[in-house]
Amino acid sequence: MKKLLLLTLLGLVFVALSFHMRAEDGSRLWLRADATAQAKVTANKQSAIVAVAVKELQTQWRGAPVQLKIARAKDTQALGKDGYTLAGNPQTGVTITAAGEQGLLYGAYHLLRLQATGALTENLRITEIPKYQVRILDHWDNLDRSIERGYAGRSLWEWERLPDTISPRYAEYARANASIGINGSVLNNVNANPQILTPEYLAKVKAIAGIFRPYGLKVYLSVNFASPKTLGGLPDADPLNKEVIQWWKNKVKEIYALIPDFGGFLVKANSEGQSGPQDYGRTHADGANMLADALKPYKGIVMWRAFVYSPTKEDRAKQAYQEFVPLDGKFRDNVIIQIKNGPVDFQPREPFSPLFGALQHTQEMIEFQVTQEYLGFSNHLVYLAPLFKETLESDTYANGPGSTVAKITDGTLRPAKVTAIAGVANTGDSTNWCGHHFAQANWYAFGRLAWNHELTSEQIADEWLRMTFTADENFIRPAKELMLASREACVDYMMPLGLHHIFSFNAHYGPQPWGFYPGGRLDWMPVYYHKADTIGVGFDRTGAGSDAVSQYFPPLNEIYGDIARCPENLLLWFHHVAWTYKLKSGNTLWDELCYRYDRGVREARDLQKAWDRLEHYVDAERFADVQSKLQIQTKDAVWWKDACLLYFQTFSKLPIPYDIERPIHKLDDLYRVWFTQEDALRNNYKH
Ligand code: GCW
Repeated sequence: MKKLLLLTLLGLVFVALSFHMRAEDGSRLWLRADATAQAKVTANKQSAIVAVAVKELQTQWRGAPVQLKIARAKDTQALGKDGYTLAGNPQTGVTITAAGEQGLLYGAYHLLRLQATGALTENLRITEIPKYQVRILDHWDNLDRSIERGYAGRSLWEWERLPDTISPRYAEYARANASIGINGSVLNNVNANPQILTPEYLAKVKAIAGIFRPYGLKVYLSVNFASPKTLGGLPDADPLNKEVIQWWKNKVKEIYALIPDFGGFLVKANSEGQSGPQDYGRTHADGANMLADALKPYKGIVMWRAFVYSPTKEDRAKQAYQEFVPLDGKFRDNVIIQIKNGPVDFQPREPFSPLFGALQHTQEMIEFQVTQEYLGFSNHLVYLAPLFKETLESDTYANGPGSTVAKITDGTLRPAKVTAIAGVANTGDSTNWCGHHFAQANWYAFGRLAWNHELTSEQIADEWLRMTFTADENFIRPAKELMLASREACVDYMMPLGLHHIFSFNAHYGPQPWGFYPGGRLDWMPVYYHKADTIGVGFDRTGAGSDAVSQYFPPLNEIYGDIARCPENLLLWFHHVAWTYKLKSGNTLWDELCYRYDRGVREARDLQKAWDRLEHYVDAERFADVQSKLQIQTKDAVWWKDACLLYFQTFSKLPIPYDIERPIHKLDDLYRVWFTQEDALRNNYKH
């Protein structure tokens, strides 16, 4: 009998433990607080959004009663639609005041975050106003549920089952976004399938919008510019054609009849094979304005992408500027130009795009890539807040010193009707949402910076770690250091000193600096970007070269254009530098390149070591997941170093300094490495 009791007890313990383990599969993201509280919460207004705020607090808040208060506009004007104040004392009572119900929701999540991170103080007096009005995730999700540049499984949107079957993950996704202030979601890929605008798909979109609504999350769609032709059967999609204009007006009316709070359109036009107004001899402004006019009566916006380039003789990095600057001032006030952070394409490091600030009379927004297309997919741990902040804090000098990208885009220096910021999502249907547990931090960081770009990378990492893992300081300190070091590590082992786009063709995973693909587009080949020869390496973008430097405001044009003053971390972006050129360290370029790659490998190993030391503080499942990914990352770092150094050595003809680790690969073997995105994600490749 006793034995039976013991066995039962053991069994119970086992079940409890395994339940605990299962629960730590990453599916709860940073929202891991127990929902067993019974807080007293009152609100002076009832609505679906307020109900979410009330429920979140009721079930998680462990302090004194909370009052949610929508105040008169006159008292709360400065707070805008989404701002709020938190006041009171967690022991005696807290009041969250806002002008709008969304503000109450964000205030509720703020209070819960303070609780979860152990940051509650006796005297709460907080005012929060988001820096950008539109804080949006762009999903590159296709209707067949594949995701372009997605590394976390298939799309969350189960198009085939919608609108009848609603996955519980829609609400979980919306809740996660609301908790960090994200208020918009573009559901489909910018390489847009026109089908999304059929009544059949719009009914599905409506169902998703209905789930998102109580979380203050608006739905937007990417549209294919040729839709009136391909879907509507019109002879063309010319934005000045009356029939085309009418087609869009009707379509927009149809959408708003279904989704009254629909956000608007995102458009990739005349870029990488997508159709656009230029097909009809019209400009980007003609195209964007036509859509903007259709959306205007409903307060919808057009996010028109500046990611345009074609395989001409012109430097790819210059093309967006050249196309858009002549159109400055010609866009409607509900159009905002969506510009990637850098002039080429989401590289581990780029200078900021010279378009920021150059459009003086046109609204501009930044587009970041949260999904790690060029940063090791969901295999590598790379915390992106430092990358995001580097661009946001870059001074464009457009309105004199201090004209940071953040201040240009957030309305501080240029009053704007619409301010916005976008991140290309890294979510998918994998259990932990992002493929890598630490990739969740990039979703989190994007949201937090979209709310307040003045937060530091460290603060954000701190919050995220406490909520996602544990508040134990012995864990927090090293884990934070690890996160903060990871981006620079990645730059070092992939592309130090301003090198860029030397990835394997198409998959964009792993090194292929030798990449030259006969018959392919020159501007998709690594050799186009590094231009290595017997003299040196790097892209000459000075006046003697492509003159991309002239697109920057003074004094940046001079600084970037001067090999002696150009920041070394962008040196090979702007200059073709001799192998024997002396850098600030006293090393020649060649030696410095070797040392940087070597440092990258050592940094990757340090990430691994730091994580292994944390085993004690992390549940077994997530610990092992991250550990095995760090093993891949370290192996890949060595591969990057060997591939790049051995290949560039065929030009420099110089020895690899003896004080660094020797290559363990042979270049001929590396030339033969070829694999797909799927292979990379399955760790099914040899190098
Ligand atoms: O970087 C490139 C990607 C494409 C992407 C494109 C874009 C959605 O390789 O996959 O297409 O950028 O941003 O439009």
